[in-house]
Amino acid sequence: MNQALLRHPRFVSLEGGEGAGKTTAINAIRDLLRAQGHEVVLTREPGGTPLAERIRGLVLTPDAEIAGEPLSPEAELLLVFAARAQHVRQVIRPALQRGAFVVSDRFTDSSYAYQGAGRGLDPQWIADLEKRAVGLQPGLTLLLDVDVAVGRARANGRDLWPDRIETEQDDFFQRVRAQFRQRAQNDPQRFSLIDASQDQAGVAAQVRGAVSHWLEQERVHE
Ligand code: T5A
Repeated sequence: MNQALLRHPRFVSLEGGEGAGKTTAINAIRDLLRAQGHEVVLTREPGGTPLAERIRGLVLTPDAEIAGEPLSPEAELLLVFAARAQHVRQVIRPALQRGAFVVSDRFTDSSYAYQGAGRGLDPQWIADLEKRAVGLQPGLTLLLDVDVAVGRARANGRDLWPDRIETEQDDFFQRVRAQFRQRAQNDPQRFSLIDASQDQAGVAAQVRGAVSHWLEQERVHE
């Protein structure tokens, strides 16, 4: 594959820690873009294709339920990139090529945050994988930023068993949050920082404002 990273103007990603409220945000973006007559493909990572969803199961199912052996950080990184390579080829590129907007719940920034900062893997390795196996970046990334304790309390408030990553300790999620914030600071042209401590209506309003501003600025609606 060509090793250049293409930043696509109709590709939007949402990022943030656990319980940041990405579901509300993604629905607000979908409604806004559809109201303007655009085709919108909503998708998520890890996952987004049948095969990638199976890989998601390997990444998120607690170790004891799969093979009874811990998944190594290196294997975790390669699995999320295997899922992403499949997702890009099968879903994201074809949708962008036919003129649709693609809105993804998480993308490669999550790998820098969780596998890079969280697990301590070399970010250069992640950058190489991003260039070789993905080749694509969102034109707009909304970072839903919220205090780790608040986000975890929200996620734990749901009546669901924690997945393999949700069982990590607070210091892991503090490193994840710090990495997301650092990436947003380093790339203000792509990132929009959303205060996700507000209630759902407040978060949705910020998201609509950020997407409208971006559409206007980039004139991607024409
Ligand atoms: N991962 C992913 C990696 O490690 N590497 C990678 O490369 C990639 C792509 C994905 C996991 O995989 C990891 C990161 C993740 O750990 P997931 O289940 O999709 O697994 O995890 P999350 O994306 O974190 O999903 P969550 O559901 O935990 O978070 P959301 O989607 O941000 O939160 P949401 O919208 O479901 O809301 C959670 C709860 O909070 C309430 C909601 O009603 C819901 O109950 N809520 C609010 N409450 C009050 N105020 C608000 N503003 C609220 N917003 C939501």
